[in-house]
Amino acid sequence: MKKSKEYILKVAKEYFNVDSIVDIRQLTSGHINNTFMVTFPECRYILQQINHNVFKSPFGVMNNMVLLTNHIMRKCVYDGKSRNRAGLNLVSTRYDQWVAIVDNEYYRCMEYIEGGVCYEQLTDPQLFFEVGRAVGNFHYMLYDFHSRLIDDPIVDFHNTPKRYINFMKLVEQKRKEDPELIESVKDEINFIVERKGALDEIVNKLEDKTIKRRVCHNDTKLSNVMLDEKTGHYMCLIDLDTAMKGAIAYDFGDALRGGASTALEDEVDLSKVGINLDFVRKFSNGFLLELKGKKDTTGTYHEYISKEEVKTLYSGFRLITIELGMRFLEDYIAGNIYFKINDDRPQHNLERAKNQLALALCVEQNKESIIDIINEALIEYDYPEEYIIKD
Ligand code: GN1
Ligand code: MG
Repeated sequence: MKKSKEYILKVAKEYFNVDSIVDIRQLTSGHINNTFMVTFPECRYILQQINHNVFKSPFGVMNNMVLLTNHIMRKCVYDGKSRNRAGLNLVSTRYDQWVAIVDNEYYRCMEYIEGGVCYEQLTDPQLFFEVGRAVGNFHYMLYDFHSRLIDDPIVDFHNTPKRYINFMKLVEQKRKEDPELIESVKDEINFIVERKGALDEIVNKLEDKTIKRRVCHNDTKLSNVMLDEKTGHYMCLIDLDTAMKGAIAYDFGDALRGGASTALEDEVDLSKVGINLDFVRKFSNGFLLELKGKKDTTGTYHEYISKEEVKTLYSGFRLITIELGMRFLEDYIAGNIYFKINDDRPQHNLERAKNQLALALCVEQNKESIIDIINEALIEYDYPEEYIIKD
């Protein structure tokens, strides 16, 4: 929703002396929150409206963000690294609150990190290696974060089988109300139904504790990874709204879904949708480099990713892509109530859904190559023999 300048200024008053502002504008990125840039002669800030239809507890989201950011920054200091660019610096209101409420809407503010850049699409594979490092490093940093400290901001966010059940309920309801609509997307629905049996692979492993329920970012798309504009080195992951307990494979997969696709998420020409295997290699290398186990001074080996987690990485890529395709399709059928769409693209969510399902098919067709690439990275970084994926 486009906000007027006067309205944004009203929000900005909660934080700033607005007389010194030289520019204030709405940015277009993100499907969920509204984002604004506030410019002063010396620095810039990001103001964000938290979508409370999606995030029912904006205070909970902010509490998570503060805890996670503090943990990451403290660990940077411990490791003798600069914490300046390891995360977003939150800004509190004039009354020292993390959340400002204006006209029943919730806002937060952060410093704009000068010199940092987030891409929508990349051409340089070396930068995607850095993206892999950023995601791997996030998990390295949070490995010792006690996951019970944060509440899940959206329950069952990446519970793919539960999402499937809700999706099918909606399909059956709409089949009665608007059969033509359902008929028009039957190929996409069938594609998802055919994969029903495999959608629970990761949640089952979390449930039976084969893999760890660890704090994940849960939205590791390319535009949420900040790189240094000049050097290309990774800085941090941004947008911690959905950070909560989950499976590391979904973070691995979500990053590849967005960054290793040969097309943007909403490209309508599906012949352009494919997987850039060189990018998969670069990302896997960066990711597994950061998560490589370390020996301490007593010679004890500490792992940051388990062999069972490594075995789910390919499935994470496949499942998260199907899941998002299903979510976009669900929102299209429901009447675009969740994801923002462009004003001139009434079918935007359907276009996104088709794109993601086409990508999921490419992931399946490239299964062997993707697993080979992961194995090569494991060998390159001296992971123990039992990490190698055999099937
Ligand atoms: C949404 O907030 P944003 O636009 O980065 C969505 C993600 C999707 C993503 C797809 C809370 O992320 O789950 O993967 O769009 N976030 C939420 O681009 O649903
Ligand atoms: Mg987000």
